[in-house]
Amino acid sequence: MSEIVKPEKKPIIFSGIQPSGTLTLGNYIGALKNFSVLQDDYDCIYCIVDMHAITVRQNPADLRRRCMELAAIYIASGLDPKKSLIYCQSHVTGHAELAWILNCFTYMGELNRMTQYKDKAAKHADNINAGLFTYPVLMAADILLFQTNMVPVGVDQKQHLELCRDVAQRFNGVYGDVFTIPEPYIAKVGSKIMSLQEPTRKMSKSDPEDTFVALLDDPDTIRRKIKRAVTDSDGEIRFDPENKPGVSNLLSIMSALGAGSIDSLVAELAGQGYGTLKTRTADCVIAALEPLQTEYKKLIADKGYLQGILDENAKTANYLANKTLRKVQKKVGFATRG
Ligand code: AQP
Repeated sequence: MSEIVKPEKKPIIFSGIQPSGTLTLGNYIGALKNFSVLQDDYDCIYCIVDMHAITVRQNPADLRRRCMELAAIYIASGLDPKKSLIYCQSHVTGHAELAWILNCFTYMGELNRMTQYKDKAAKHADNINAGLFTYPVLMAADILLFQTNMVPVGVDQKQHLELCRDVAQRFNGVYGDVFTIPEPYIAKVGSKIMSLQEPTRKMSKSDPEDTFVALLDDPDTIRRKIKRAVTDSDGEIRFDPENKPGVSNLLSIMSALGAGSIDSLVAELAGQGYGTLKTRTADCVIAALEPLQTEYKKLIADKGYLQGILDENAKTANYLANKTLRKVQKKVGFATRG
């Protein structure tokens, strides 16, 4: 008699992007670009983290519109909604419910050390709310809810992921193996794309327009922004992030977009001016974004299709999330459900 072979369970990937502004080239290179590559070998869950976005004050109509746009961007970047679960965080109540429980397993001292909190508190001094402080706990809940094995993120999220692992290990230490301990997946090149105007700072979607390339910028705008990118005055094309952050950033962008290794780019461009470096970088960016932009335009015209995907996937995500949540609620001693 032939043995029944069960299909092997694939490891789980979870990641999310905030609909907190126009997505940047940094979001693309550090996160989005890697998402579709992973979807054949992993069970992938890609969330539109609108609950995280309200840690900074948002215009409600803009936030709602951006959630839909992000769904279109996810799919336009190559995610297949039949293979990857794409949904809005606020449609799955388990995120908030688990976050509350994990809040009770996270120390103030740990949250006080988070550099993103310090940066964002400085940026939004008029609204340093508790949500901004406990953001990493919600992020831990997002990840742990799905028994995630790996989290593809930019290097700026590494500290949050380490906290997530610590909290999960602490919880498991008390109640047994409830949570899978997730590993970060951080690309070697491009895990921190820097601002075009202040290349010692991360490129961020909530910064002024001229500091980033937006995923949906047209070719002329991309050329103009990159042409104006801050470099330095010594005129040498060399990779040296500490002393030449602007030039190194452009080299990283090109390399991450598949133009070759940093060393080969430096060799190729040796002796040329920054004008050539910027033209080459703009060419790479325009070529990399063109297919995504074309696909995006088609998708965003069909809101019914996008809404259908979000609704359908939220049902699956709720089902999966509740499996972990019920286990956790039982472990901590919440009242039995009839
Ligand atoms: N500059 C970057 N370089 C590489 N990766 C980046 N990421 C963000 N900026 C860069 C990665 O993109 C994913 C989604 O980020 P997010 O939307 O959750 O929030 P964020 O990290 O706070 O990104 P922003 O653009 O800076 O948003 P705002 O301005 O709203 O705070 C993450 O995997 C992140 O690592």
